[in-house]
Order: sequence, then C-alpha cells, then structure tokens
Amino acid sequence: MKRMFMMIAVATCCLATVALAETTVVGFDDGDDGGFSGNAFFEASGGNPGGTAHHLALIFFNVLRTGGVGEPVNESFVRDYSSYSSVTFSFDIKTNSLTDFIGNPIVRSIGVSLMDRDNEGPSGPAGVFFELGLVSEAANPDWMTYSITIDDPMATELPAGWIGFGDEDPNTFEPVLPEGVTFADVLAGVDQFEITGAVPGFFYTDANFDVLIDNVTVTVEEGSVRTETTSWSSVKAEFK
Ligand SMILES: [Ca+2]
Ligand SMILES: [Ca+2]
Repeated sequence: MKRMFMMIAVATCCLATVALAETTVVGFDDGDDGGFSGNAFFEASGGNPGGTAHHLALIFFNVLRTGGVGEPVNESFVRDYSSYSSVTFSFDIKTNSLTDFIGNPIVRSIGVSLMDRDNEGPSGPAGVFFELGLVSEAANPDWMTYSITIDDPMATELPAGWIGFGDEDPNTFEPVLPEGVTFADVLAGVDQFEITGAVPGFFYTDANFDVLIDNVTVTVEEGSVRTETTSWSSVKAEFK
C-alpha cells in the first residue's frame, strides 16, 4: 500500500500545467489597415507609435471593424473562440478633439462588439457588446489603453457588463440576444469584430471626431495544458 502511494505521488509530481497564449497586435504600420475598415483613415504616423487609425470626420459615431459583409477580414479577430480559456481585447486611444456641431466639447462611449451573422434575430444579427469607457479630450488627452478580458468564452449567461443584441425586450425595448442564442453561441461563431461608439439601443447625432486608435490587440489563452515529463511506465520501472 505504501509503495502504491509513492508511485502515484511520483507520477503526479511530474505533471505541470502550462497556459499557452497567442497575441495579435494590429499597429497600422505604414498606414496599413490590418484587415480593418470603417470610418477611420489609416495613416503612417501619429500613432503609438508609427501608423494609426484616425477618425477625423463629422460622423454619428466612430467604428473600426473587421469582417463586415464584403469587407476585409482579420482572422485573428474573426474566429471561433470556443476552444480558449480566456480572450482579451484591447486598444490604445487618444482624443485630439471631440465636439458637437457648434464646437462644444462632448463625451462619447466606446466599446467592443462581436457579431454572429449565422444567428439572425428580429432586429438583425445576434451579437454582444461591452462598453469600455469614454472618449473625450478630458478622458484621453494622451494615449491610454482600454481592455476587456472574457474569462469564459463558453459562458451561456452574459458576463457582467456585456449587452446582447439582435432582438429587443418587448417591455423595456432594450437590446437583448435573440431567444435561444447565448453568449457562447456568439463567441463560437464571430463573423465581425468592432471597436465602436455605437452602444446598442442608443441613437446618435453628428459629432466632430479627431480621435486616434492604435494597437488593436486580441490575446487568446489555451485551456491549461498538462505536460507529462515522466511516463507512467518509467515510474513503474523504477519500482521493479
Ligand atoms: Ca501604430
Ligand atoms: Ca458565425
């Protein structure tokens, strides 16, 4: 019995857990779009550092997206996230100015949106949105980073702070996921990723944007992988 216990102890002491992470950064080098489109210009300088996406226009809201219908796709962002233990999105932002139509400084929100066009709801494709923070001269006068980590891409319930869309609540008219569609369903079939100022359920009027976004990043972490450094047969051989 004692000998058996020792064998098990030896076998388990040699198993280690290793988390494997894969990170993709879109830095808009030399003004390259990195597979993104939307209402930004892609410029070769002014970024953090180097190239940058530059929202410089009178627009309802800022949007940088990859995977729009008929548009470029960056497959590091547009993918099936179901096999990962965590997913982190981040980007850097700097607001040169953001004003209303008569030039008064205003504040807008910004967040990330993941959309799955294979799950269509009454108000459009199903998706999920997370509001990361504010866009304004006061909030981001210099480069800063917004980031959100999804700890369980296979969660069926919406994690705290996430909004579903694709349908609306019949009583409150707030956006919700279509019936039968879960957070996990969307994460398993993302067709479009966006950094956007359009919070689901809100409507916007024109604003003068001069806002820079750089280093759009996704990090996926594999589930913990157990590595075996000693085989069971070699352990048994030690006790023969
Ligand atoms: Ca850059
Ligand atoms: Ca899909």
